[in-house]
Amino acid sequence: MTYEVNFDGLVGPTHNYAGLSYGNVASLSNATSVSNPKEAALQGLEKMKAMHDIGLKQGIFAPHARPSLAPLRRVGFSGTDAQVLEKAYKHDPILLRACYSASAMWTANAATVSPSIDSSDGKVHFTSANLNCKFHRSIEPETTTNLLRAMFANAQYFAHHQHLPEQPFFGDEGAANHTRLADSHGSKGLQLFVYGSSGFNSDIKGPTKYPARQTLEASQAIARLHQLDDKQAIFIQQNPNVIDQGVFHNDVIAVGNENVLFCHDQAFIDQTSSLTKIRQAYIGEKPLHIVEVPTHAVSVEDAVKSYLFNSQLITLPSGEMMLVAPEECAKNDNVAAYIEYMLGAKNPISQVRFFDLRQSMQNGGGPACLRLRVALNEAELKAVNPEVMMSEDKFIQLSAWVNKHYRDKVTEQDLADPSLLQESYAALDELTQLLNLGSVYDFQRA
Ligand code: SUG
Repeated sequence: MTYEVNFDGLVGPTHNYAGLSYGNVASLSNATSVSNPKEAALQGLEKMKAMHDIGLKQGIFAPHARPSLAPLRRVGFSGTDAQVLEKAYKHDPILLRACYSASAMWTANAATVSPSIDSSDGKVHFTSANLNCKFHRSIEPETTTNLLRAMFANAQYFAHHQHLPEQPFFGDEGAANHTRLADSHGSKGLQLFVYGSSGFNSDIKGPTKYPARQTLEASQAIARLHQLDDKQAIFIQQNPNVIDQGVFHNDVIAVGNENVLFCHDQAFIDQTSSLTKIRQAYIGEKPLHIVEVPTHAVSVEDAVKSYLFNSQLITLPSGEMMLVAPEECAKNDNVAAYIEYMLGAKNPISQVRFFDLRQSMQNGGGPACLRLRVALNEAELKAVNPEVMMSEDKFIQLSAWVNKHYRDKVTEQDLADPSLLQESYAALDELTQLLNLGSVYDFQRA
């Protein structure tokens, strides 16, 4: 038996709205709104618990230590921690906001993962994403690698790769631009890599307004590192026009699960030929279902607003598929009508469940952004650090931990307050015990 285990990012104590992600409509439009880290973390925990209660295997991905003082010190802010914060607040508040970001919560961007069935050495492969398009995200990969190693430590089963070179040629945003299509989680699959532009080939035309975050070269490098057979990797370009409308990752316009690809009809460049290539490359024996949502039913604007395609598409223990959607989908008339139609139509998706993830959504992170999928067989699952797996007890412990340590309000001014740093580090120090993570954080450099 092979399980798809979702490792959800636990929202960190400094969750705030800083307007850091040009090209991500929600991030920009909520810049400087007041955040509620406690609510954000509890909303995320509710989703994890609900998935666990449905009978799925659910994991927890710890947050990063923020504020990160190392980048501030590196660019000349000196003195005690409090002085560094005070000076940065005064002289470079945008940089300070970046160093406070809890963006590691969106673990779909943490790494790309290939299951052992697809890799020639029979191991599960992880490559942390370099996230080099945005400064606040580019400071994530080292801690992400430390965390992945603490969660998947057994070298007999798990192979970890360093993030790709930081050069823009290798822009890599992890599993947000990668999905796997297969008859089942346990069968050999086709890994679909979706890129926004090329680092080296100027004939490949990317978007003109907003940045393309994933390059073809990064996706190709990952397929090589993960030892995928040529027949098991396909590289498709995202439609640059939708990137320019706010689709900053492919998982904002498409999601796959087993033998289903759920996508908008403008998701890919030259959509008809892109879908034909995917159909031809599919290596399963079951039919591949492509559920393609027409623009006249759901516009790109509605897709971006509602995050319909940032739903998780999961296989329930019964074998049916469920769309795990943000509440915003139920509130958007066009999207709600389409979902109703789709559930009754001929395709494997038969259920929907909506979640309130507003705190994360306001920064452009829906249900699928919050989780990293790792397909594991029984032996591999046994080798995972058991403390990072969701259970009744873990849910109670983590909810109590959030209620003890988190604020219910963080404003821009709070970022100059050294007690937010102390609270955040104390919380994470305690979390390393709860999740048995060892010394993943170097608080001096954090
Ligand atoms: O990288 N938002 C994240 C959202 C990531 C969503 N992930 C996926 N689609 N898989 C980003 O743009 C906003 C932070 C701020 O503005 O405070 C931010 O980083």
